[in-house]
Amino acid sequence: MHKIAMLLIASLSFSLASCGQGDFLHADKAVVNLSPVDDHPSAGYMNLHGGPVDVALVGVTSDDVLRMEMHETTESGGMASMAKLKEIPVPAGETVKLEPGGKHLMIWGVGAGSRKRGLLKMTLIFSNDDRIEIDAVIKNPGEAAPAAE
Ligand SMILES: [Cu+2]
Repeated sequence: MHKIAMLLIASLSFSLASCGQGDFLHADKAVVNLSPVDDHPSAGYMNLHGGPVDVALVGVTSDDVLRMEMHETTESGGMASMAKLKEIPVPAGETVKLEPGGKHLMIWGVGAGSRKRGLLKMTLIFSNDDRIEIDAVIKNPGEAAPAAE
């Protein structure tokens, strides 16, 4: 008798152990604003949501681009300039935005196949070895706000 009661209590507490939403590392709202000029890089933006531990985005790759870099736009004395980033920290439980005028992806040579699909598949590589595959929505110059480089 006692043993059965114990088992019931054990299974109840187990089901309560995992709760809480949104506390896993993920990305959303990913977009690529195509450059109006073919030779110029396009800009990528997204929101990164931190998981249970601090990590950093250390790389982004895609099979269908020539080159992709992480950048940050800074402004001093009314002049905007960009610097290449080695990593973008994503603290636990926090949201880091890649957005115009701030951190962003710079993307050269978005392939015709992705342009046709309207989606660019990319892989986010994090410092803890997590890899997240996402589809960024490709926006043509006409439908997007002017790309801030
Ligand atoms: Cu840039």
